[in-house]
Amino acid sequence: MDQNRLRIAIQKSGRLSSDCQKLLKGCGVKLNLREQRLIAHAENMPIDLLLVRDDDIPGLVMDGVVDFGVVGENVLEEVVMERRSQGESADYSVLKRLDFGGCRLSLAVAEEFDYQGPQSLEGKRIASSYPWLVKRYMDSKGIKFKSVMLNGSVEVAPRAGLADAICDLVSTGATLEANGLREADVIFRSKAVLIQSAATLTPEKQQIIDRLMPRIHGLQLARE
Ligand code: PRT
Ligand code: ZN
Repeated sequence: MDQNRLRIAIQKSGRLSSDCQKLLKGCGVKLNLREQRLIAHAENMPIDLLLVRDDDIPGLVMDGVVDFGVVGENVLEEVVMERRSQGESADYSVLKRLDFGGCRLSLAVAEEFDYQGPQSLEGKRIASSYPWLVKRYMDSKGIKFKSVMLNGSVEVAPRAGLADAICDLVSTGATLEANGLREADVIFRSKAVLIQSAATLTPEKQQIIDRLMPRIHGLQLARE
């Protein structure tokens, strides 16, 4: 890989990918996105895109493998807590909070569950893909619970008897409703963010990002 090309990690396919690609396109970056490629080269600027799972983006930035990344704050915060718990570095800076990928991480319970506040979950099993964010919230309330880690199908856990409650991302609420669940408390509000590695950029790379940032600010303003 050319050391003078700016490296940006974005989600390969998922809820953030089309907005990310639109953002880059809006900045004048001409992409050559062939299917199934890990790396896509911009045609008109010294920029390489790494197309990966969103979960890998914070680590790639924190390990300095890429210079920048676009990821949901939910994933970012979870990875920060996980890495710190393992004594790994978790340094980065947020260059811009973006206007897409908005969602909330919420506790949800079955319709018939008598929820009087998070204290109703004392000693209960909570299924989530975000164990660290759940733990931080429950610790802040002084409530003990049992963590059930699930990377998918979290919303079926109560019905399947795997958990008493869940903590999952919500945007419209349709998924919760379809599964007989009710949003009980919002524990984290998230949007996509553009983050930068803590490593110092070469002057060449700094020049590229200095050219891109005003365009990103302009695009976001135009949509507000
Ligand atoms: O394959 P990869 O690991 O890259 O993707 P992924 O499946 O882990 O993530 P993806 O593409 O689903 O989401 C990427 C990011 O989009 C998340 O980390 C959030 O920051 C953001 N985002 C915004 C959402 C949602 N809205 C969202 N609604 N991510 C997930 N959901 C899911 C939620 O988990 C639930 O299953 O959508 C369902 C709820 O939606 P509603 O509208 O029914 O409430
Ligand atoms: Zn993911």
